[in-house]
Amino acid sequence: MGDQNKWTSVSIPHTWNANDVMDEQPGYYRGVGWYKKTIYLPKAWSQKEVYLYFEGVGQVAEVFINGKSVGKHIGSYNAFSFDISPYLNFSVDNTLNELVVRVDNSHNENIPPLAADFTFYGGIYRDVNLIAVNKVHFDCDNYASTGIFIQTPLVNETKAVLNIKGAFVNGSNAKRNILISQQIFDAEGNLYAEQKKVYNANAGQKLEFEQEWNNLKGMHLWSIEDPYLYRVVSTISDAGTKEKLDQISNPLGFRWYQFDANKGFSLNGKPIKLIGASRHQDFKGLGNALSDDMHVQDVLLLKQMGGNFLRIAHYPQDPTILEVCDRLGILTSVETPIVNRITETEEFSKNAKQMHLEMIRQNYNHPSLIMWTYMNEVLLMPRYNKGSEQQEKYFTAVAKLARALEDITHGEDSIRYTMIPNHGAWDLYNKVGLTKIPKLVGWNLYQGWYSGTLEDFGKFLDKHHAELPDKPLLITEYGSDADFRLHSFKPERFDKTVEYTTLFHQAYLKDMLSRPFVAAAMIWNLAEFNSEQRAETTPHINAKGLLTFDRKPKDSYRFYQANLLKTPYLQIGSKEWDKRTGFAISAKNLSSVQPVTVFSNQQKVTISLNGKEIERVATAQGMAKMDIPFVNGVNELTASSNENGVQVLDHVTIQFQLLSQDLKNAKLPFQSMNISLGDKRYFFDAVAGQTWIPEQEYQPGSWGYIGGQIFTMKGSTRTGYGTTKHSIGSDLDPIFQTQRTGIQQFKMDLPNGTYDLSLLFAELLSPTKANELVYNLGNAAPPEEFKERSFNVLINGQEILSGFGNNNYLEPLHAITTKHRILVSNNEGITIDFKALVGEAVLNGIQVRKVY
Ligand code: GCB
Ligand code: CA
Repeated sequence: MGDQNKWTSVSIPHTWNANDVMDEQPGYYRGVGWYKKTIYLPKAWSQKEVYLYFEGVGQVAEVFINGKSVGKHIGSYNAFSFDISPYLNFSVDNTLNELVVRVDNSHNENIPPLAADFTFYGGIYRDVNLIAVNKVHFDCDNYASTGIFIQTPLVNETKAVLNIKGAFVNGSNAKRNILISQQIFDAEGNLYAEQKKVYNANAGQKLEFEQEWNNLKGMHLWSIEDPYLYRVVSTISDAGTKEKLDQISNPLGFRWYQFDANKGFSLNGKPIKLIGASRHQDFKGLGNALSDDMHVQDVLLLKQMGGNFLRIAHYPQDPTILEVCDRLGILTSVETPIVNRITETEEFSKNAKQMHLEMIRQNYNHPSLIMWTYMNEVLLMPRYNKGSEQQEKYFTAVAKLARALEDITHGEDSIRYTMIPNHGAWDLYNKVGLTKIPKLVGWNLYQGWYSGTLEDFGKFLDKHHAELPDKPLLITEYGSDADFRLHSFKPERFDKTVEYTTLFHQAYLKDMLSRPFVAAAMIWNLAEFNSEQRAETTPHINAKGLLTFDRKPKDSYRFYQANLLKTPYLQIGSKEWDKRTGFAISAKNLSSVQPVTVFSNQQKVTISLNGKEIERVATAQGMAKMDIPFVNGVNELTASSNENGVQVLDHVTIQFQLLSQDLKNAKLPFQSMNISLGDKRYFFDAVAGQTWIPEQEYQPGSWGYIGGQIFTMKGSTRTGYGTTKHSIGSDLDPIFQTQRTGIQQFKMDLPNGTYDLSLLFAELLSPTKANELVYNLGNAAPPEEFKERSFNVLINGQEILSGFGNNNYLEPLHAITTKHRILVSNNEGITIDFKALVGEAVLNGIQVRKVY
């Protein structure tokens, strides 16, 4: 069982993929790992049943006690437990027992999920519990559930029906008279209702029980604003001696809800638009091995955004999540992770069904949970050739599995809704029947992101309503990437700027709010998350989060706060961009006008700069947009509103580097400039504390390129400019991913002096067929044609790079920077010549700093 020398000490929760999912090496470790621990058990436990309970292990776990295999569990996202009593030693107090767990996160065609836009971390990444129960106990062998199942088949304003089912085991070797009691305590701790029943249990017998209240009155309802919780305390005691033998507590909330294909969702009879987000379970630097407190924090962040719904996607998560949702009044769905495709084997179906059943039994009692979900975009990556007979059979198999999961759900829980979230391939999902099988249909839509326009979104909603008039509709995903370092004052689709993402959410939210039949708006995603195979501007990260990977708010988060929160709210947008750059309006007017958005739910926002009021602007859709005349140096921005006697205020200090187009302007002596070629965006490098500006064409007296064009990916439905591939060797991806191809000259009419000049290059075309780096939504671009290039670079007539090209430094998809010290005299400025030898010359970025 492994080499003793190779053991390293770790703490649970743990994953072995926390770091390798972020490095430059494609892929991450998917294989076997061993965990070993000595456990010390009191001798008295020899009279008990001892269970090991794992909240989640990725993805196959085999548990050994004292060298003997106790059992095996398949699947990363549900809990499991084993009775380890028969394998334990109890000779003295604190007897040593050795626990070993073999964990394997290898790809396995029979274990869902097979392929997805997230990372399949390996390890014991959730808590592990050692549980000792009396010989007489509630059923601990029911798919790691609590063994108690609570339902409220009927709740209305005045009355509720409550049903509690379960089983207990008499593991002792004698017949026992057992008293089962159910006590319902209200939130203040008062006993609200109670039932008791005596059972005669033979030695070794497992008995089922059921207790029901047909006419509960005066119950305090559970709702989003008032998530009032009761507790069900289930107790087993000896009917004679009254000795308490086992006790379990479960949450209970009284609420009723309904989805309607025309009117959307209602809770306790009140119509409510469900608005919230999905959430993945990982965090910057930690992989998926998070503490409970970090899980709690995420749900709080959703609540503080004003969200009322959490789509626990694409898999069941830490038990803490649903507990917090119960407490905070956040409605939820949870789903079985059959993502993108299936395998048509008995074993795959068996595993999928097992996962589904585990999920239902383990999460049954949460009042916040209102739907069971399974499959996500399961027709995204169908097997076999389009139209082939094999593919038709495959589709039948998918529908059959969906039907089976649907039937399991109804058998387990007749009250909650079921749902399948689909991608936007309308015809396909209807053809295969997946829009008919579940009670609710979810669509994950990205019009105006991966392809199409923002207007296509509303059209899709109307199409569903017209063609599936009886099916309640939920938008289970929508979102766009926001690299929070990227900004644009003229945002474009797929530019990954913060500003485009705000536009995207504005359009989507408006379209959903104006259509009552849309029951839910679930943003993709609450926070950025790891998807190891993604390239993008932030490699390995899906940047659709409203929060960054370490949970810092982006403007899209502020946008929802401004639109959803009821208490007065005001925040200056893009505050984190606190070192900005721009050009003076003219040689005399030494300020630079740039737009700033203030997010607020107040009617009017006043903004002042360095103590002087600039403007008072009315908000629309939670935003007040203003033009700010930034001055060189410190800019103290204050935004405030004062309505109904309540003042809200926000403040930010922005260091502004004011540049002059006239590089010799004595009033603004040149210091430095960072320019991204082939780019239209501003890029904020917070680490270096500087902003890169987009390129411009050369004008005499000023600076810019001469010749060439902006690099675009041929045939891509996504980016307007640049590539989406990662440039190895640099974190400044957006600079390297954009390029001026065919550039002839770059000129800067700088005053005399000594300068440091950096030239940034990357070959954006690759000779090997790029594997599908990017998650395949929208049409992927065909592989580009790689053409050999080499060129000379001359600075002020002196050749500094000769035959620079793919045969030497310009290795495809690698970032390379050359640095040069230049002495400018005789008012010659800096002229960089690019002389193509083979193919076209390129330049991706340029940095100039005056030394003295
Ligand atoms: C989807 C998937 C989700 C992806 C998302 C995206 O449709 O359901 O797993 O992460 O799109 O960002 O492309
Ligand atoms: Ca560039």
